Amino acid sequence: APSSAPEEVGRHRSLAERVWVTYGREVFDITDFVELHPGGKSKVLLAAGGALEPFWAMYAVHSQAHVLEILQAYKVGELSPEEQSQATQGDPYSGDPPRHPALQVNSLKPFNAEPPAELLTENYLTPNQLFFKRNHLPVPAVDAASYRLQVEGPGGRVLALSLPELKRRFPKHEVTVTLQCAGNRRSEMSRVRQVKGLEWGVAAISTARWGGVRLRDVLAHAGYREEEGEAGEQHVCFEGLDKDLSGVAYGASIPYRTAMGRGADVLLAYEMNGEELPRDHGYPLRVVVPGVVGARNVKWLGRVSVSPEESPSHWQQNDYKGFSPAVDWDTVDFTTAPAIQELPVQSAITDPAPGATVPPGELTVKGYAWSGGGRGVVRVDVSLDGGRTWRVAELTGEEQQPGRAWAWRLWQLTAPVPPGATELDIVCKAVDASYNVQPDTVEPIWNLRGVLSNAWHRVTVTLAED
Ligand SMILES: Nc1nc2c(c(=O)[nH]1)N[C@H]1C(S)=C(S)[C@@H](COP(=O)(O)O)O[C@H]1N2
Ligand SMILES: [Mo]
Repeated sequence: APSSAPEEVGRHRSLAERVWVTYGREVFDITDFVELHPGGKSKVLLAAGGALEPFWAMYAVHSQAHVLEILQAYKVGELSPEEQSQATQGDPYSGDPPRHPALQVNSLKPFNAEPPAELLTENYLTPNQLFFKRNHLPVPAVDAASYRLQVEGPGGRVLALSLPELKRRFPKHEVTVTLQCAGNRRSEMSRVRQVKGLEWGVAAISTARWGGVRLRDVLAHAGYREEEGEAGEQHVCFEGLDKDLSGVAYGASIPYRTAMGRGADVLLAYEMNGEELPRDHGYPLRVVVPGVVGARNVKWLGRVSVSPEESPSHWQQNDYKGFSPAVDWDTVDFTTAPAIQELPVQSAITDPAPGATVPPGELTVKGYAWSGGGRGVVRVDVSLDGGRTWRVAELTGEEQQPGRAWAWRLWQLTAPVPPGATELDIVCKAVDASYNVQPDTVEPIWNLRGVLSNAWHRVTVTLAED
């Protein structure tokens, strides 16, 4: 069979350019199947140019022998073994891993991308290939065999732990956790007044089942005790193995009590949804801090230490902080605001898409809702008339322990469309276990960096004529 590079497959993303997909190492030209797809043409086109696996993980109907048989009829070749092209030498990003073309790319170098919003709520757990990706630097190439996690104990003694040692020495712990970037929904802030940062839509948030060891167990092994946090503010600092050209690594820290409190679920994760941690998500080891902003979930973890000071990293000190709408780039003083840790309550509509045309009669609205700090979501209200009248959405997904609700709830509402309407202004808002609510508009929470964007989410759709 002829062999194709992933980039070549990626160029076949439309009926005009023909539609190619891969499954395992095999390449298929499914152009002629697109109209025949039982789930509809738009759904199958989402996979165009890339792997079928994450979609088949979402839509379980595909795990039947006859589906593979149908696919075989369209085989046109096989994926060529990965090789570095000459043209990319000298580019610090040339070693980045391949990514699924269904992702909406906000920045290529460094790689930042979110899945199409309507896919987010198709599955409680986000398939790894579609999980949002937020990198500040090139993805480091880490050799798992020689990898050692450095853990600085009390008095400065440094332990070097290999992966097999970590897995052998500490019990495996699994937690379902939603990660959200501080910049999720930033583009809505920019519509009020331009902010500085990547223009994320509503999908810089995803959920996975993470497997690894408890940070608490590793710190205890290094000689730390829970009570040590009580003597004064302490912080657990993390350093990534991704470095900028001057050799400065990505870094962040969390309060000591977040890491060491009884029942703390902070993980050093080596597994994501039952698979080895993918390179984009921190292979071979990353921090997962449930309930805390994405930025502290340090990937490609190289070093852990405990300090009376927060991480000196740029991203801890001079970024990922919230400010008043009154503060601009001339007046901002980053020392005056605390680093974001737990995030506020959040929800968004993922389906229908903004500007969609929907049939009259009945409408189903879908979305996600989540809050930081383990505060569960207790309710989601949805309005079809811009917030004048409300209905309570049905929550789906795992119910979680109070105070340890680390993962989102998905929600949906099916309601009659108001008769005579030509347009619907759909709005959603969530309430968390502390009865925190989302602000109704963006203006009062606008901030120069466009973080913490959690106003009521609004989507306007047009009604198709009868
Ligand atoms: N080492 C390292 N860790 C990192 C980052 C990074 O650039 N380097 N980005 C952070 C940010 S801002 C976010 S939102 C999350 C994103 O995690 P994900 O790419 O697995 O979704 O990783 C965090 N951890
Ligand atoms: Mo982030």
